[in-house]
Amino acid sequence: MTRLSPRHPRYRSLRTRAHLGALARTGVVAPEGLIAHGRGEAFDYFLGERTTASARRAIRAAAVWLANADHPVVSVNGNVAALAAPAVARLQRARPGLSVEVNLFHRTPGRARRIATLLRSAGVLDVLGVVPNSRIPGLPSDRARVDRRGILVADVCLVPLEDGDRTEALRAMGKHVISIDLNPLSRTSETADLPIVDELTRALEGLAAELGRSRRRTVGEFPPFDARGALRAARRTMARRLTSVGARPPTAPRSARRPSAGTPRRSRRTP
Ligand code: PTJ
Repeated sequence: MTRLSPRHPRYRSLRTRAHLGALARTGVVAPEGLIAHGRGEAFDYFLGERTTASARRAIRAAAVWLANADHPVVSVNGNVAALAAPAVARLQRARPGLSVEVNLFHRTPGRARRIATLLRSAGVLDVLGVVPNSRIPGLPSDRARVDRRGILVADVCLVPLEDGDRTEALRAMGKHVISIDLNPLSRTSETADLPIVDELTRALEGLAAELGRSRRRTVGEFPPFDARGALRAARRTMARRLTSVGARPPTAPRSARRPSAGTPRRSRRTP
């Protein structure tokens, strides 16, 4: 396995990629999941690799919906388990009664079992969806296969790294759908009732922290959320960074880049 230096400026990203690569080799992550991760990384780069003020507002609103839900469920696929199994466990501890259900686009019984084992070893209790026993109507993919005690009867579904078809199908069943997706242009973000445009682990940590704060619960009350406004704000942040000269992170400490005495000064136009 490639040795990674912690001094590499993109060490965290390289480590995450290596981790996902390793879990792809064990079958937890689908090969397509690696492509999905690359797409997410690109959007996170545009976002500035931080939770924006608008995403923070979405996380706060989502915490209220989850707290007030009668039966909240978080849907977990291979990428989510690989990147965030401990964060899913923390979320479940912060919101007792939250069901955790394995739901896969590229489903095999072996993958579902491996993902459930990973979740349990991180501390998740009562993992649903390993042997699905019901279907979401009108959805042709394996993502339609759900658990009767979980997604089928949920009133609030948290769907990280989801696809647009299922988001639409869940909404058609009358569920309140909260998405986590770094792409504000994806059909999932466009379709969800409450899109969180943020990186998965940051968003889950933020949700657990919000839910951990004491709040009054009013079961069944879901205050309205301006989904269009949240997506507009995310797109604006990305557009601003893409057009701003100062957005590029420095590649070396300033002192290392300053020409020393006697070194001819380079033209500012030199790339
Ligand atoms: O494990 P399976 O079989 O269920 O398959 C899972 C994948 C991810 C392969 C499947 O759901 C898929 O193909 O997803 P998509 O349609 O590529 O969508 C994934 C979305 O998640 C994209 O819009 C990415 O930008 C986004 N994304 C990727 N990584 C992250 C992310 N969003 C938040 N945090 C991330 N870490």
